[in-house]
Amino acid sequence: MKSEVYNPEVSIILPCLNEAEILEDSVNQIKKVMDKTKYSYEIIISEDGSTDGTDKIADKLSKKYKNVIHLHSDKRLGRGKGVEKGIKASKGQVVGFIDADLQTSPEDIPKLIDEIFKGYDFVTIRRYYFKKGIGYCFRVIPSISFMFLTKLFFWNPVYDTAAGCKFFKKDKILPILDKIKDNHWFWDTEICIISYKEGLKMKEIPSIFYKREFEERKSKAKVFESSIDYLVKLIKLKIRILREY
Ligand SMILES: Nc1nc2c(ncn2[C@@H]2O[C@H](COP(=O)(O)OP(=O)(O)OP(=O)(O)O)[C@@H](O)[C@H]2O)c(=O)[nH]1
Ligand SMILES: [Mg+2]
Repeated sequence: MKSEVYNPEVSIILPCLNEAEILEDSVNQIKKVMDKTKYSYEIIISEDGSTDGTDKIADKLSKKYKNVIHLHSDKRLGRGKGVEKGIKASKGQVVGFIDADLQTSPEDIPKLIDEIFKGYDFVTIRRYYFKKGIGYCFRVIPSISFMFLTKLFFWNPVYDTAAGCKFFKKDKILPILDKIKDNHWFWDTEICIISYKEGLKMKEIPSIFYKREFEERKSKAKVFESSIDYLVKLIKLKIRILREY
C-alpha cells in the first residue's frame, strides 16, 4: 500500500478562493488521476478569504480522505501566498500546485512530476488554448502578449511564466520562496525568473488549456487591472534583476 499519510512523495496544492461549486469535483478528479500512478501523494487545499462555504467543503474532504489536508485563513492571502503556504506545509519531496478550476487537465500532473523525478528542479506548463471565441480573446491576447514581453525582458527558458500549474523539487524551491515579493498573480512570473537566475534546472511542457464553464463560478482575475499591474511589476522586476544578478 502507498504510504499516503505520513511520507507522501508528492504534495499537490490547490489554491482556493470561493470555489465551493467545484472544489469537491476537482479533488476527486485529481485523486482519480494520482491513484493510477505509482506515487504516494497528498492534496493540500490552501484556502483563504472564502465566503461561499469553501472552507466547510475543504474540511469535509480532509475528514473523508486521509491524504487531503486543509489549510485555512479567514483573511485573503492572495493566490501566490496561498501556494507558498501550501509548499511550506507540504511533506513531499516533490511539490506543486494546480489552479482549482482545472483549466490544466489533471492528466498532466503526473507528466510534470515525472520530469522532476528525472532531474529537473522546476517544471511548468505552456498553455495552448483549446476554446477560442470573441469573449475569450480578451483573456488570450493579453496573456500571449505578456508571454512575449516577459521573454524579451528576461530571455528565460520558460515562455508561459503565468500558467497556473507548476511543480518543483522542494529543497530547491524553498530558499527561492523568501525572495518572491508578490502575493498574487505576479508570484508565478517572479518565481520563474528568480528560479532561472538562481540556476534551477527548468522545463516547460505543452498543455491544452481549457475554458471551463461553471454555473456560479466567477473568475478571480480582473483582466484590465491585472494587465496594467503586470506591466508595472515586470518593469520593476527587470530593474531588480539588473541590480541583484
Ligand atoms: N488561496 C488563494 N487562492 C486564490 C486566491 N485568488 C485566487 N485563488 C485561486 O487561484 C486559482 C486561479 O484563479 P482563477 O479565477 O481560475 O483565475 P484565472 O485562471 O486567471 O481566471 P479564469 O480564466 O477566469 O479561470 C483558483 O484556484 C482560485 O481559487 C487567493 O487570494 N487565495
Ligand atoms: Mg482559472
